Amino acid sequence: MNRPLGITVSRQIMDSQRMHPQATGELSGLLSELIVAAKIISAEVNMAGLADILGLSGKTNIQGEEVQKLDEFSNKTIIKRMARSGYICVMASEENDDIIPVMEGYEGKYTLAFDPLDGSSNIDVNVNVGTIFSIHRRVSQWRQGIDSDVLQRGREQVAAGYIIYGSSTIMVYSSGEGVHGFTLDPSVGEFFLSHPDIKMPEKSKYISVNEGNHGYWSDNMRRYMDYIREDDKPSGRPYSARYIGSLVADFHRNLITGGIFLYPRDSKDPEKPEGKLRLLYEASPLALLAEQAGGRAITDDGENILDITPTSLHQRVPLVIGSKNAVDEAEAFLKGER
Ligand code: P6P
Repeated sequence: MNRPLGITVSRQIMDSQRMHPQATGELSGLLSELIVAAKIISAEVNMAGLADILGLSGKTNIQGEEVQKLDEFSNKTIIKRMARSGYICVMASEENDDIIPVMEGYEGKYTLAFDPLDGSSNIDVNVNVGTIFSIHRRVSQWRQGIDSDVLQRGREQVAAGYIIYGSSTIMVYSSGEGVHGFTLDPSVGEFFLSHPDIKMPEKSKYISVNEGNHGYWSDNMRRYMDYIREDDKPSGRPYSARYIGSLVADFHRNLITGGIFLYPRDSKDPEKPEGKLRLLYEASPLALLAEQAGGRAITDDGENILDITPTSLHQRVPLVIGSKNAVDEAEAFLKGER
């Protein structure tokens, strides 16, 4: 069968590198190693229904969440591969309490923060899950990286993206020159360009939020929800509700079709006053993608996610992210201006 001569993700990364004569190729190498880890995880996720890897590992992580076996496998796969890649000086993972060192003598100039398998509570019911990653340049001078190398604003990210494992495995990333999507052809083990220069539609009809939290939201958030439910066809209301409960899946849909995702502050859990999602390896990388694709990402106070300086590895942040017009509209309600 004649396969289309598609552009592989490796080719796209090299082309992007060629546009920067001063580039050393280390970022390209880092992304290439990450892609190998993604292929290994994809194969395991797709086999999960057959292997005995479904179910829980019997452990809990720093978030107090039960660690699924695939979580653990994904986390170990990325750490093992990246620790000896020679491109990074330190890592931070959703599954690890503290920063993760790299192999002595293999310290590189970048840092990697990641959620190895976000949405993992959906694994056993075959709902899409995903790996989210965020890459910065180190700020400390040499040898093993330290916390401050990872605790940097999203604005300073060198690259960010995710791999979504579902009906097909798709890698979406940006290194500051737009957002591009690549679909894995498992028969040849290559990611091929399938979504060039993704732009998030400005108009959106989907709202993605866990309405089970309605009783714990602020008055402003409740007024916003009342507004989007009103019957007003010219303004596209009522919006259609789409909530998968897997951040990567909800974000990916909105990136392609347009939409808004919200996980605002709520009073449900005194331990999590800032909402549930984490800044470093969830909100920050997706915010870079949203902005690169013409969308927006803010907190429910209207602060730009990319301008927040992290103070701790697992710090949580309220997240309102998606199509520009929809985020502008939500922001006005959340700030009490409407
Ligand atoms: P809730 C999955 O556990 C996750 O971290 C995100 O992927 C998802 O957006 C969110 O939690 C869902 O949270 O409270 O609606 O179940």
